Amino acid sequence: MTKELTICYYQSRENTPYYAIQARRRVNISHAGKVRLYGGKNLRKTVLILIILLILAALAVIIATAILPNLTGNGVKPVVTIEIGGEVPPAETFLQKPGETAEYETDITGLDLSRIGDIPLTIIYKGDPVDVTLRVADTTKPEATIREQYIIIGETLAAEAFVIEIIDATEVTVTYKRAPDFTRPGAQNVTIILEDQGGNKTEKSAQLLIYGITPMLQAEAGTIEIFPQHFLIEPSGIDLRPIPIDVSFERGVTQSQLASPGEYDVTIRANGLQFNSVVKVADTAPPVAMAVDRSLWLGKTAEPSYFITNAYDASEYSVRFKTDPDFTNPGTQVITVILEDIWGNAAEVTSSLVIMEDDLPPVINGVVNQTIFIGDTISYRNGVTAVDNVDGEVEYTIDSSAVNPRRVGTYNVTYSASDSSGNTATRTVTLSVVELTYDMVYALADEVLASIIRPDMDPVEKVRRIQRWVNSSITYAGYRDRETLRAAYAGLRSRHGNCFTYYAVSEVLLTRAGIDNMRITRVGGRTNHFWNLVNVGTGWYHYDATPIMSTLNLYMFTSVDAVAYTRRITANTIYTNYYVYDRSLYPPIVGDDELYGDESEDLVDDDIDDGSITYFPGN
Ligand SMILES: [Ca+2]
Ligand SMILES: [Ca+2]
Ligand SMILES: [Ca+2]
Repeated sequence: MTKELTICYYQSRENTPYYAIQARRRVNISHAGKVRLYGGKNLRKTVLILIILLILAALAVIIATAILPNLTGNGVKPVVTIEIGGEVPPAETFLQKPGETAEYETDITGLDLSRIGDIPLTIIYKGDPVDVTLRVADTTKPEATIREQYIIIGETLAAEAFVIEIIDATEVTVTYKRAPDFTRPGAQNVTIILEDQGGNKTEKSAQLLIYGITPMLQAEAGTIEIFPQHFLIEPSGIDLRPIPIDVSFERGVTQSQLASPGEYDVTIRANGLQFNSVVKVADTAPPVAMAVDRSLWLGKTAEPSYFITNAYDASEYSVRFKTDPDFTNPGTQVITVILEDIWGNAAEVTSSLVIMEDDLPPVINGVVNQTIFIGDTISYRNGVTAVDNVDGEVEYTIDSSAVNPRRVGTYNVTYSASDSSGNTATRTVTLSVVELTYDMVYALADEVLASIIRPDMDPVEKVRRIQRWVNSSITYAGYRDRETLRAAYAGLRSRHGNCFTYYAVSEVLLTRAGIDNMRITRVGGRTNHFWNLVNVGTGWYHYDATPIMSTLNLYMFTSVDAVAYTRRITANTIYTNYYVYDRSLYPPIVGDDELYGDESEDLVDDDIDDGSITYFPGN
């Protein structure tokens, strides 16, 4: 028997020594009647059953301990679970029955309840210390605020980026449930998983919006500017301003490139990534222009551009009539102008044209009835113009065939002017030719004399006053007439003239004042000069009313004075022979004796016509 048992022991000890020992003990117990039971094969079977029974027993103990702890033992719950971050519960929490009291033996101040784990505590219950466990657990799911995310294609994003604020007592990990497809532009739903230290999970939905970059951007020629944002392909349904992508040109397009059709490479930087794209500039827009309604006089024509304004196109363009206007047809017509750019884009601009007939003749201005003296030059055109409402200033004709300027009478003069439309205007005025008589001139002269002299005056005073009046009243100006009566009349009427006028007016006034006088004329000078000789009964003296710079008494001066003045002015100025004259034509003048004695030699010889030589005795 013993030998068998020993064998049993040794056979079993290798794998299950414990159960083998137990088996031996039991064998010993039942040694009296059932020894045979443990022989060989039967022994092993029995041990196996025992083992199973023991396992079942152990499991029962474990289950009892886990599920029914509170129902067993001493009325104390061995474990109490609280949420992390909470407070230590009252010691009674560990008791089975309500109404009983307990207290902590462990010092619970300063316990860290912010970490998951078991905290061993001791309570006093019914006077005895009992060890219990306070279990700190995280059973609350994490919470978080989720936001959308915008990226450019090629970027990636961690799941954390979608989470703004996590609320949980423990640390939370954020992961994608499934990684987004970052290579696909557009909108994607992503699921974010939040997991706390207690293993509690929360799933959140978020939107991932992936912008793309267009490989080619079309631009109309003449576009002022293209911005890098234009190259972004926005995720469907998204139109955000400002765009949540940091985008700029690394290489853009110039304005001149935008003006001329073609393809231009650009490089765009978006969120730090570089993208190549192309701007394709095309002119697809027709020219634009504003219509201008016009009116034209019949017979006038105009270019197509006359009917438009503010025309524009990015490219060169032409302008033409859709149908040529009929400029010969009075009334209103529709004008259609076609503007076409070099790319074939065309636009039509419609305006109107009114063709007006001109039925107004020119207006002839400045024609007046005239009176002239026989021999006067007739000025038909002085101050006369013809102006037409359409043609502006036009030519005019004068029919003066009826006029005989050498015969006293009144004649018709007709002016005619026509415009380009054939409207003609005529105006007829009269030209009176009259004879200038001494009476007419003397009437003017007497009027002057009445205001400057009295009949009872000394003749010398009369001469002096006449000279002073002519000298100061007549303004020096050009005058061509060499006829004394006409020059005097003109001088008295107009108060201006040249030295012939001064002479002639003086002659008429002196004559009417009863002073003997005659004309005297320069010879040998570069210019002509005329002055007077006067005789008040004391011999002939020079008299000159033409203004000169001299201290002479110009109303009566002698030949000696005349020679002295001539010498002086010849030396200092361009004048030569100022008072040189043909002595043979005039009576002796006061001073001649002193100059010439009884010489009979004529001052004027063959050389005098030269004008450059001054002839004076002893010179
Ligand atoms: Ca939690
Ligand atoms: Ca165009
Ligand atoms: Ca007209």
